[in-house]
Amino acid sequence: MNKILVTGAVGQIGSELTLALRERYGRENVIAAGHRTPPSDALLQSGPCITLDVTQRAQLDAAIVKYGVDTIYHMAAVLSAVGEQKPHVCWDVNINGLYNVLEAAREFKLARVICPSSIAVFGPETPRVNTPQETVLRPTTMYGVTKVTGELLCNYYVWRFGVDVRGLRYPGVISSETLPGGGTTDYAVEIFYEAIRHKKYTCFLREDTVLPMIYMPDVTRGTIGLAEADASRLRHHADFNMAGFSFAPRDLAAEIRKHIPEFTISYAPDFRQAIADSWPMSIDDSAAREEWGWYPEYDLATMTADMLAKLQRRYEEGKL
Ligand code: AKB
Repeated sequence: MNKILVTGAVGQIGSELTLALRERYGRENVIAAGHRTPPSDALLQSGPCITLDVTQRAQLDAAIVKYGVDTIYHMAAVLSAVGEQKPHVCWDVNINGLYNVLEAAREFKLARVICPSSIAVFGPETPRVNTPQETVLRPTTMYGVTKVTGELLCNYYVWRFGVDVRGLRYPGVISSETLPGGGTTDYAVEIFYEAIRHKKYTCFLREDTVLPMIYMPDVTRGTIGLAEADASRLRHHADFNMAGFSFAPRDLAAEIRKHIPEFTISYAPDFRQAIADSWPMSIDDSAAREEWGWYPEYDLATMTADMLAKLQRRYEEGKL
């Protein structure tokens, strides 16, 4: 594994994952592929960056040939909230884009594909507390439908064609470098920016909406950990449950107030409330723990302290 293409490299997870991969495998060996949004200075200055639309197979093939790619981290996706506003685009990017990646992996005999899934694969009929690895997958969002379909497609490519595809069901991801783009869990990032800038935040979910979340350093460590895991130990492939910690907006607000006592929060739930209500509150990730040694390092308190310290520093430098 030494030439890695990251699709969706300009997005919330892709941007930090790309930097972590460059750190680990060498700057020139990790090609950051974005679509519309220009790459950050950090991405541009640390290695190759290209423009790539994953729905266009020819563009994908050209990048694989040009850079001698043998591994793809396929992070390009339309998330849950935008997916409800633009279901056709969500299907096109999440399914046709993934199909292109898998077909390219099969034809070019790539060593590995990492493709994220999400807690959005679950739905209102799924047990919401400590949601098991094997359970009902009947989501009510287009994003969830594409993620279930994507998991099935990835696992099919493993069994039918021997392509080494691996993936995690990410909870809501909290990160300090790149804002999330159009998810239901985005409030848990926005709240930090508003707490630092204005000491107040209006949340688009109800105060008691408990959701599973995870902090970005755990996401990058866990994703690379799965990619490097011994294949002979894996019984699952593209659908590992992954957990960090769970909280409701009011719990996060209380944690922020320990650092910024004047911080206030109000609530104005919108269409994203129905999406959140269809998702689990906590996740059983014992399969990931048993098969490749996954464990999270951050909890609500340590994540909050780290987020506030990082964003406060950027604010004081005039970069927030
Ligand atoms: C979203 O909110 O859509 C994503 C996810 C949980 O996959 N963050």
